[in-house]
Amino acid sequence: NRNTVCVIGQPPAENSKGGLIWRGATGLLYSSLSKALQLQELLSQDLTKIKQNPEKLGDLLSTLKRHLNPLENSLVNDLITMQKNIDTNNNEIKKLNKLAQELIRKTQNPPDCRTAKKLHCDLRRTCGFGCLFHHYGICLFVAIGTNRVMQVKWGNIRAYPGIPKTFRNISDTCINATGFEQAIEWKSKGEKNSTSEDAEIVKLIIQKPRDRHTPFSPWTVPANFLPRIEAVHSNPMLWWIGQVQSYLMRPQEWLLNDLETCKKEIGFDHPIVGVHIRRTDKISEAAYVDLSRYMVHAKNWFDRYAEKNPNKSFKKRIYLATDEVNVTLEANERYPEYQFISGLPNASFHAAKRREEETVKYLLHDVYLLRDCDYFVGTFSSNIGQMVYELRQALDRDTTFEAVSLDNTYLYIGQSTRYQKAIMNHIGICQKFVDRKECEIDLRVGDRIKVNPKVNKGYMYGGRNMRTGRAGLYPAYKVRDIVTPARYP
Ligand SMILES: Nc1nc2c(ncn2[C@@H]2O[C@H](COP(=O)(O)OP(=O)(O)O)[C@@H](O)[C@H]2O)c(=O)[nH]1
Ligand SMILES: [Mg+2]
Repeated sequence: NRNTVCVIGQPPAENSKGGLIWRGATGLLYSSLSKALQLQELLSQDLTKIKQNPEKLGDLLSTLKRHLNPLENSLVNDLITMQKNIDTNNNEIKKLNKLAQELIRKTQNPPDCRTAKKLHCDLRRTCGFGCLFHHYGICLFVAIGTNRVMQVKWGNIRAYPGIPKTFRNISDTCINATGFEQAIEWKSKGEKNSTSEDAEIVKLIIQKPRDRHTPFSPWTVPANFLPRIEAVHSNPMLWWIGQVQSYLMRPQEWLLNDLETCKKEIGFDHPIVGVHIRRTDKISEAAYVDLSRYMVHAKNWFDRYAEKNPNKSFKKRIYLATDEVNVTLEANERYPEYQFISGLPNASFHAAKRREEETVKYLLHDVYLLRDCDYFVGTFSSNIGQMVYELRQALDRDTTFEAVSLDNTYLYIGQSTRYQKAIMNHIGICQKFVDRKECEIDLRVGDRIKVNPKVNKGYMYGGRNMRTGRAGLYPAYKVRDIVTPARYP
């Protein structure tokens, strides 16, 4: 509620009917600045009160929370509107997505297959579906970068027999994968015994994704696209990953129809928040995240939606995807004010049967329906969560901030190491808590920091300062990602 919060800074003007007028981007800018100041004021005043009345800690914290969330939501709304204004002028992202898909399609569709240069993707490990498709993605980045048709024998992936029926061929003009046996191993220019660019058939062997960092590893951006995409997108690296992954996972016609039918049957409609909760075998790889933590973000999103659409009545719909059936039961019981919908009835049942043909279909229902939600809440420790985030890039807008991960920061298997650069100085402190010690690191403008994706507090990242050698936390707003342009065709 805009009128009742104390206004610091410039208040928006009132029109003759007493309502608020927003003067385009400038008005929004002032209003956001003022909200940021309000947030700061709220925090400092309440913290002072807590200091003076330690016995009222509980009450004061709940007051703080009551004011903080709506104010924050309102600020986020302004920023999203501003961001949209930047791009709606000329649909630049949509145009760039189209150009990117054309570039990829061209590299993968040589006019003469017999003489075309080819890259066989030789994956020598098995893992879950998302994990597999990220490994194949590594090959596609290189194939596009070296202008070679990527070839892969989908039928050989025994763990997921449904794959060949599900996706479109990578190439329409060069389908037969031949010469697997004679293919020499591809080594990039920088490596020892690098492969000649003229070699007709090469293979990229992937045992562990971290074996190899190529000039075309994920997290690079085509140099030709960089100036344009940088101007309209907050994460060009994610954008390019999204383009490549979306190409690799283009559903066949029947699956597209199937998805539409499924949407109708289950009542998939907007507004809708997508939630992905990974349990079962993941428990050994990532920390447990309680349902309530996902729901905080879903609630905030719907609060923002309500603020933007004050006269609209709507259902709070959540598309819930999980590999654990009990999560759905728990959600319905604990959050009756939300309407939870899921893929076809036994999708999570199928999640347990990973070796059956239908499994890929049900999993893709989840992946593509999560992609199409207005907001995504998940965990980036999961390949499936990462994949949804990537595929959302095909939605023709900057979806970077339309998602939240409750554990790791975003990472692509085998991506080149993520570095950030300090844009402000920082003096780190250490704090002792009951069970642990948490240390911040010092930053000097220009320092390079190697990001540790497993440390993510939202407002703080974790990593190692390459100048000092020290590892620890540092404020997210004091750094920028370093972009690596690469010479794609
Ligand atoms: N149907 C369905 N299956 C899932 C879901 N999440 C995980 N799975 C199953 O769990 C597997 C996990 O694959 P993997 O690539 O190893 O992802 P990760 O373990 O989450 O990093 C998938 O291939 C599915 O079989 C989901 O939301 N829906
Ligand atoms: Mg897995």
